[in-house]
Amino acid sequence: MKPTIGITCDFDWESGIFQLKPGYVEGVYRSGGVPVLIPPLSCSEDSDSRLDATGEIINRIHGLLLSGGQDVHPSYFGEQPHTAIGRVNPLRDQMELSLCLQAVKAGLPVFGICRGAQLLNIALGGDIYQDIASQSGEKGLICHNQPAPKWFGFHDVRVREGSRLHQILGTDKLSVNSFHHQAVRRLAPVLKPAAAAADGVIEAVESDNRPFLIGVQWHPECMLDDPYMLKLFEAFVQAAGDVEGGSHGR
Ligand SMILES: [Mn+2]
Repeated sequence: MKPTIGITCDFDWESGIFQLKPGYVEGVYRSGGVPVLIPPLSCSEDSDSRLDATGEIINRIHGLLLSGGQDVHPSYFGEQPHTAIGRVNPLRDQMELSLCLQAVKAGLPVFGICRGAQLLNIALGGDIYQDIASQSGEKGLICHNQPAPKWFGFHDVRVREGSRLHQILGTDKLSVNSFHHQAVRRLAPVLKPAAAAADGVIEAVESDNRPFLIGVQWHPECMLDDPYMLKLFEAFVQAAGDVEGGSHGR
């Protein structure tokens, strides 16, 4: 069987609609995975039943894709909201942090994109800049919110030699799109930096003792015609295929 990839999606509380941009589904599908959307389940009075649902979902998938979206509430890394914080979605935060932890515990491949990369770092004990421009103290910041089409590689990143990311991509330098005002600050103990922009902003994180645990700050799902971006999805789906095939003990 082909591996099933659970993709987290957004809930727009104003319109009451679950939503996801199609590139995430397309990237998984093009890489031979079976994409299924995971909605953020609403908070119930009985929080145990919600956590059970999360566990049931984890039991049914072979890989978890954490999609992009709003800012994670800073209470999850012990801070109050900064004045420059963007929209926050409490339903997504709770559900995705729980899914992420359980997926890692179960040894599933996890691929975090943009918010997903930040959430991965927070879930595992790291933190983020709530707003790079006002918090990083970096004078030579480059533009991370591109005034250009989403598919356009806007700034370069350096891929760390010896990293899993480097192994997958086979390149030191990558041109990526950029739509973020937050970024990983203190790395979670199990994560290492895998790529950085010229200003030092961490653009990718990974764990090297896991089948596939990678977060990227850019949006590869908007650049699927770029062979490097498709390679990322392919490596993720392949790792999920190993789980499906039973070589990771499931
Ligand atoms: Mn960037």
